[in-house]
Amino acid sequence: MNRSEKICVLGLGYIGLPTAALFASHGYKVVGVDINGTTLSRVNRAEIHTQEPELRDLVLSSITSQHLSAQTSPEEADVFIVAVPTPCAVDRRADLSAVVAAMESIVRWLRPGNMVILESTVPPGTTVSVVVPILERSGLRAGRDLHVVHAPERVLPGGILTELVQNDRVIGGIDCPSAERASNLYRTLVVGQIFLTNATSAELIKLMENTFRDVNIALSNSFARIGDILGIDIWPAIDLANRHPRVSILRPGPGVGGHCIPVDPWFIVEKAPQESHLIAAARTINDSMPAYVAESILRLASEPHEPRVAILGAAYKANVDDTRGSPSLRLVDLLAKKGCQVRVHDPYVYPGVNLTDVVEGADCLALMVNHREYADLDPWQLGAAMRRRVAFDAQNQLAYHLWRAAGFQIKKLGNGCNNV
Ligand code: SAJ
Repeated sequence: MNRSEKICVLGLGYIGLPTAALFASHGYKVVGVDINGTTLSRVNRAEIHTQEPELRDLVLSSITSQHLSAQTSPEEADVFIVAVPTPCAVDRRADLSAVVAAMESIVRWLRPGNMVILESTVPPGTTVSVVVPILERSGLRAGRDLHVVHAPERVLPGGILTELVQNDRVIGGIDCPSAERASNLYRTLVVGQIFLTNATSAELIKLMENTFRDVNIALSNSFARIGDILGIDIWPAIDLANRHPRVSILRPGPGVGGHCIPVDPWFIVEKAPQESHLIAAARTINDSMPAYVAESILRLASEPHEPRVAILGAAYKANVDDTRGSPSLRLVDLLAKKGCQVRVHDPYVYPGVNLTDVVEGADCLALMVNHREYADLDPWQLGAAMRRRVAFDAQNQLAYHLWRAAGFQIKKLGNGCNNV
């Protein structure tokens, strides 16, 4: 790939910005585009709010070296990379409006020989039947005049820069030359292996990855609820089952959050509903977990009638500050609707909020996220601040013998009534 080529990245979110900065740091001239003015000025001033300090440094050095700049609209480039959000609409179908708008915005800038890469997660068939017709409004023909590719991202929030470089990539072209050209481009920054396929397969492969995780989490959540019914502690049971060489059960929890796993399986259901019963059932199970936890808490803390509940953890998973689709925030709503007074603590989402202040006067403490800061909670100190010593653990993180010794009535997800 010729590093004098210019890359225009549309969408400077959690994938677009690190991708833009990485290409810039590898010597490409990169123009980042975003519709959000605040995002643009932050990027241009390298004021990146992230828990990944290397990303801040990378953006800063790319801006300083003038390899990266950010602006509201696209301009002529050799390669266009679209990394905009694709949420689920209320009918659970993919909302492609941001992808459509981004593709429409580049039509007037397209020139023969350009390459357009879609990184956003989309239902199978989108590149061929939605993206290509928009691009061809330029008068250019995809395949003949333009290379068009779907190159899904696979990075785990919390380790984005490392995973962008280290992970294997799947690249799907509308034809072989498209896939090969994109592969040459990503090869300049990806250390992992790159596998080529067609665009529609790449779209399905991305969805299969997140669906696999969702279905497996749903299975572990079902086991937790079965443990609750049978009075069996499911956590050591899972550990023992995982001693089988071909078994690897995931962790039960209070639900599946984030902006990918709770959404992406529906993009498969949308395209093949009659064959997606398992996938839809897994979604329903995982979505029902916050309500299941709310019921467990209300049973445990039934006195007083409308208890004060202190919730530990607001992020969608451990050690990140991202609350998108957070099961904890769903729990907050559910408990508030039942008349509970709810306070929330999270060292990442609400830094500076004191844990003892949050549990002060509480009738129940509920641990929802296994942030590393919650590894060594002191039940004596917390109990002294609470009105009643009751705790619910949705993550199997609390040391029960200590909490019981401190006078707590404690229950965890997936342990029947044994601990009540
Ligand atoms: N969770 C459990 N039990 C587990 C693992 C996770 O309840 O054993 C919960 C988490 O607490 C969280 C949710 O699932 O609420 C999702 O967390 P995650 O760490 O599994 O995944 P994400 O959403 O942060 O990132 C996923 C990743 N996909 C896969 O691992 C297959 C990532 O590689 C993708 O790039 C990302 O989605 C994406 O953008 O699609």
